[in-house]
Amino acid sequence: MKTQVCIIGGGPAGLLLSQLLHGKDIDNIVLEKHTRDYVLARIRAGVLERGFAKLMHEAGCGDRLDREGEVHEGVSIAHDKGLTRIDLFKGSGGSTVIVYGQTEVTRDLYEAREKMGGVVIHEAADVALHDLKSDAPYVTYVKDGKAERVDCEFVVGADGFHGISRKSIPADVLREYERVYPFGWLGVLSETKPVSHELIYSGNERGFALCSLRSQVLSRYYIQVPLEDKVDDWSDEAFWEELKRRLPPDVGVRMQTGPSIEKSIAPLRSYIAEPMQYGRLFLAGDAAHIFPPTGAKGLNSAASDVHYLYHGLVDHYRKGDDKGLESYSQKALARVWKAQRFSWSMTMMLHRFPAYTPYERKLQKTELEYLISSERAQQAFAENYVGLPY
Ligand code: RFL
Ligand code: PHB
Repeated sequence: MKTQVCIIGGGPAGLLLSQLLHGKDIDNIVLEKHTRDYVLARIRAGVLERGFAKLMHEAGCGDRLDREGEVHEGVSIAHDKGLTRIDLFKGSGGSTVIVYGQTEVTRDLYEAREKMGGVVIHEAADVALHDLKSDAPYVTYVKDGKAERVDCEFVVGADGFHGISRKSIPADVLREYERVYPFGWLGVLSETKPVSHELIYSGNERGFALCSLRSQVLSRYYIQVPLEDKVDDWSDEAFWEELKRRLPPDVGVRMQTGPSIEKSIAPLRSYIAEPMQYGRLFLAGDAAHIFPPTGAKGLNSAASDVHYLYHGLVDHYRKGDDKGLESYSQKALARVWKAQRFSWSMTMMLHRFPAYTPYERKLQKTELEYLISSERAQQAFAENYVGLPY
């Protein structure tokens, strides 16, 4: 097979880029390791920045997001004195976020790809990248036991943190920056009315908690748990009990509980790989960076990568102008580092760190105290939470 751009990974980053490029008549193929059902079964992000929604529209996939996505103008921070609402709209000078699940984003993108006749090859095994430093790179994979080859002009690595693309960059070229946190998030999805119509992030003595939602009949809650904990250690009852204890009492008593329809533990990590380009290979999304979910920046940063890469590729094919591609890594990383800073600071402020000294704990509490008492601090929070411009 021959194509212009071979995209590795059919997650949101790969599918969105594929859809955008196809809209500009740039031929591309997506190679995805898993089945479509497997990809759609992953429960992940819930909060989208405006920039993400704009890209979905540009890709012709924004209608359902407009209809079903909930616009949020604020979030609350719970602390030992109660709740403080941060006005995102006012603080950011008129922006908001949209609550719409990653599962729905991916579903919309798959449907759009199908409608346009886009090529997404599922269950592509043993994907390997070749001749990335040449003008004629190619990708090999195995499908139904048969060896296949895609000749292309560019390769995009959108295959997530555990993918093969980043690993195709020689170790002496790749620089990695990482922080692993000593806890994870236990997440529960339940068909109950959300305890609050806006998100509540809680920095509690017992540990972090988050009340989020997918709709007014579907709640998504998280609590910080030790890394050693297993999902089976947490019955639904134990989860609800602990969640309520980490919220102000008047919020806890309002909590509607019910059976979990999904329950999983995700470890927390901050990670960036530099550069995001190696020859004809460009990395995008989780393949290049991981955010702790505290600031809701993972999927949103995948979208800003896609934006820069999309424009770089369009300029290359339309105008023969390579400036966008040449500056891709530097531009994408500049925004990614700012989002890293924000999600790191929010993670550090709201979680309990077992090894903290009393001094560090005091400082951490002071960080939270400053945020809830300063309008200017809340403005800075709002500007970052809704997403920096790109
Ligand atoms: P994905 O979604 O991991 O997709 C990569 C795809 O590549 C495939 N793949 C391969 N394909 C071919 N060959 C190989 N060798 C391959 N190896 C892997 C995989 O099967 C997969 O389909 O990466 P992408 O597209 O970059 O998207 C990134 C987002 O998924 C991620 O950043 C977010 O989910 C992070 N995240 C959040 N981000 C937000 O912006 N807002 C949020 O509210 C938010 N909440 C979250 C989150 C992540 C969470 N978890 C579970 C880590 C909440 C949680 C709990
Ligand atoms: C979610 O709804 O899954 C969610 C929301 C906000 C976050 C992380 C996850 O910061």
